[in-house]
Amino acid sequence: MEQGFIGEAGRCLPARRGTVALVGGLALLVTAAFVVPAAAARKPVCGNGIAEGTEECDGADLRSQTCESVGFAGGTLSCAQNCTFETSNCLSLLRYIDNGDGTVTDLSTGLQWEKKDSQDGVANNANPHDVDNKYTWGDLAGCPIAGCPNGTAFTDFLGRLNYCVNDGTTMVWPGFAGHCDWRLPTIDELATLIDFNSPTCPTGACIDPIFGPSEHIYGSSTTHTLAPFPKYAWIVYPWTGVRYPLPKASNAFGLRAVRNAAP
Ligand SMILES: [Ca+2]
Ligand SMILES: [Ca+2]
Repeated sequence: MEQGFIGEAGRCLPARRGTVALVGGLALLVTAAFVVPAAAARKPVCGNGIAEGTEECDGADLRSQTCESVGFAGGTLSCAQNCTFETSNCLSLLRYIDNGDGTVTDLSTGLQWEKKDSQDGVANNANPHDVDNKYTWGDLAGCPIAGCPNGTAFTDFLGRLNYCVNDGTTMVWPGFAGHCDWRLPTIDELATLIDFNSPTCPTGACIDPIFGPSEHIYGSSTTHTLAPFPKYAWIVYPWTGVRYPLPKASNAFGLRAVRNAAP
C-alpha cells in the first residue's frame, strides 16, 4: 500500500489508497493520485487556474497582465496549456509612429517616411503627396551622362519637399515637415516597408495603412547595374514585394520620400 495524506481542516493526515473518508458529510473515494505530500503541495500545478511560482499564468489567471503590459500594441492575451502567455492574438509590437505632420517614423529602421494621400485616381503634381502622381527618374534629354537623375522625381517631387528658404538668420520656409533632406529610398530601404503575412495585408503583402494609401509600384534611388546600365532603376511592387528594374525615363515611378530620422 502506498502512503498518502488527506487534507482535513488544515491538517495533513496519513492515508492509504482506497481509504474512504467522510468530509463535510460526503463520502469521497480518495486515491494516492489525488493526495500529495504537504511539501509537494507548494509546487506550482499548471492547470489549477491559479498562477503560482514561476507560472506566467494559469487558465484565466493572467496575473493582471495584458498584451500591452507584455510589450504588444494591443489585442487579447491568453494562457497556453503550459502556463505561459499566448500572444498570437496580440497586435504587433509597436513599430511605427505617426508623427502627425504627414510623416511616419519606423522605429525598427530609424527612417522617417512621407505619408501619401488624395487617392482618387487623379494625379495632382501641385501636391507631391498625392498617391496618384507618377514621375520620371532621369536619363532624359540634356543628361550630361547616361542615366543621370534629371527626371521629375528630383526636379519636381524632391524639389517641392526640400523647398527650404533661409534668410540668413531664420528658416522662413522650412520644407516638408520641417526638414530639407528628403530623398528617394534605396531599394533595400524601400523593401523594409513591405509587410508580409500581417493581418493588415489580406493579399499577402502590403505597406501598412499607417503610411496612407499605396500605389502600384514605388521607385528607389538605386540604379540597376545590369545591362543596359545605368538606364534602369529598381522599383518594388508593394502588393507582392517583388523588385523589378524600370527604365529611368519612364513616367511611371510612384514615389515615397524618406529621410534619416534624428536619433
Ligand atoms: Ca497553477
Ligand atoms: Ca489624387
